[in-house]
Amino acid sequence: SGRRFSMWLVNFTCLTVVWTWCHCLHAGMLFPRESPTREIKELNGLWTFRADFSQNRNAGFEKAWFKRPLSETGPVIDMPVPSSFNDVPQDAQMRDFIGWVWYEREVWVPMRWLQDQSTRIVLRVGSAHYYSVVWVNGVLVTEHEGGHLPFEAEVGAVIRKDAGIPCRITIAVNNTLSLNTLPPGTIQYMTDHSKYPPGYFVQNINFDFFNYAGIHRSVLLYTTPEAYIDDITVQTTFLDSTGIVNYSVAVVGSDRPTVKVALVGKDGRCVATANGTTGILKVAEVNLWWPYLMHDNPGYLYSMEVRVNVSESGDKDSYALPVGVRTVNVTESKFLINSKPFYFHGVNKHEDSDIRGKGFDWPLIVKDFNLLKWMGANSFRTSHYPYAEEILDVADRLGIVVIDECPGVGIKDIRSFDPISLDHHLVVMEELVRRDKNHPSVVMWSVANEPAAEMPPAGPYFKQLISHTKSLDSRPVTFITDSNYSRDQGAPYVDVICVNSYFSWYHDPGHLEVISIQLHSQFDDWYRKYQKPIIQSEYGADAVPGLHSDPPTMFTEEYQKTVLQNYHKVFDQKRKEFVVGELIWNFADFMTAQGITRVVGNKKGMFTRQRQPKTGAFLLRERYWRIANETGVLPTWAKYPCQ
Ligand code: GCB
Repeated sequence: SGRRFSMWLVNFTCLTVVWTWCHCLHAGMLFPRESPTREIKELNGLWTFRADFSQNRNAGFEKAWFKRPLSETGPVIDMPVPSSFNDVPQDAQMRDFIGWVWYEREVWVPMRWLQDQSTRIVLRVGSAHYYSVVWVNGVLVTEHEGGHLPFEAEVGAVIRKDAGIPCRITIAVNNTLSLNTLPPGTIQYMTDHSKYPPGYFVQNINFDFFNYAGIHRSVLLYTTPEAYIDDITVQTTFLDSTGIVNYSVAVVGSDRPTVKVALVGKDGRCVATANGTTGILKVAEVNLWWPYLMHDNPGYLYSMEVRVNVSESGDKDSYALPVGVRTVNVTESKFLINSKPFYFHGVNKHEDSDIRGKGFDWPLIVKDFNLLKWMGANSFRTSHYPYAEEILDVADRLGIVVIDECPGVGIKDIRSFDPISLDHHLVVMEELVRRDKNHPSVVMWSVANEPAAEMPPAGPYFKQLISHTKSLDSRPVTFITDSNYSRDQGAPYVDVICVNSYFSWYHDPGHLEVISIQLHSQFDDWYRKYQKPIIQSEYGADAVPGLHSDPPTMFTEEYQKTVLQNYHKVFDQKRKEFVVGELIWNFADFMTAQGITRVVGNKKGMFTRQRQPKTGAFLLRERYWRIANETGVLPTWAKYPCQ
């Protein structure tokens, strides 16, 4: 396997071998929640860390760093988990490091867990970017390709072999991107030795955010009984005032489990019960799940309590899943939630902040939701990768609507449409749907952002990708396009047309006066061709905070504001027809690769990276609250802030 890993950096075709070996998507990926039968031990904090600076980046595998404490293999440093590693060390080489980095942590596993042989012990990584290999006490337990999505391994047997000593968890993470990864990238070796030292290489990418890497989300151990609830799927609808929850429960470890399901309201009262691995819960006088600013009581969640009894072994397992009852439908010109037209007035985001990069961070997450509420935003897109599950949980509770995007960003090279890429893309959508299918906030899947959709192979690629996603779940599916409406090969397969455009920025820079005509043409062209609802999924302009001008010139706050105003005039006409949403690019400034078009990152945020509002934030706030007010469903508790 040493060869396989060294080849990672040189030749990427070997990846297929790894996938077929490690993917087993029939298993569920329930978010770990404590219950009377399940315990959780978080492994966040300081881990031991070492980057492999060897020429082929393969010393760690050649010398089997996983076999002994990392500190015995060479110099190590402290690294917080969760966090990107890039900005933490005071070291330029680490910020742009490409290759394998090694994390290690020792942990005492509770004696009880070990003694009770029937306790399943699972090691779970919330996400690590990009490719991960995991050992426990030197034994390989799993590998996973792709950042932004969780993976786990059952580790009880391995730990029990060495009970009595702390167990050593080693995770090697490689951030190298290839033509077949998502997102794709290429490694370019610079061979002109008059310009570059021997062996010099760079990572090229086609996406506009910093390729932060490391262990980005929580690592934890959790337990279940031997016979356990492996997965739960709910699909909801309603008929008049009766809510209907179709559920199915997958139990592993027993052929004839007794499954009992109860739906409990916020007041603690049980509103429906059912028995069996599949069934229907009917809720009289249902409280539907409504979006923020569309109802007095948005984000209503029931708790679906699943109990499993296994008579053979006496095992019991229980898990409580938050459930929102709502429907999503798309017509020729409307996006309907609970049969009512829904207009997305929201944002595109990033997981991005100072020092921690893409590392999970509660203060940032809660602050961002508070800013969204302040702005009157009712929705966001997880541009350009799946966000932490905890974020979707909060969105569920607040009624913030989510377009859930996979990491299919920067698919620009024709070779990234080959079967190896497509296979991986299908698996990523399976992983994403498996993880997020039960979130009421998620109303649509986005399979890609701005791919080269005019290339001939894009047609069959998106046809298969979208139909596969539809076979997994009933939600509408889209991808975000910046292609010409008449040449886009993927658009025939989407449910909603999502278009990005940057008139008077990337096109006709400085010419604010062309926005109106170009945006009208954009909408009319797309609608004439497809008769599908349209979302303006990105628009905006960079503004360096504190730069001002009159008349507005590029990079000032006034220019950004005027771009928005000119777009808004057209949105206000078209939302009476078939435009069903507007998502600003971007909620906040964020880090990118260094380049001559980026001033310490992308400055199209309404907020700075530190979450200070620019002029545009106040403009959007006024607008979003006005739109909510106009649709006549502004809740009684909401005070319209911009009279
Ligand atoms: C886009 C991309 C987004 C970029 C943005 C920009 O179209 O989807 O990732 O950051 O434009 O500012 O260039």
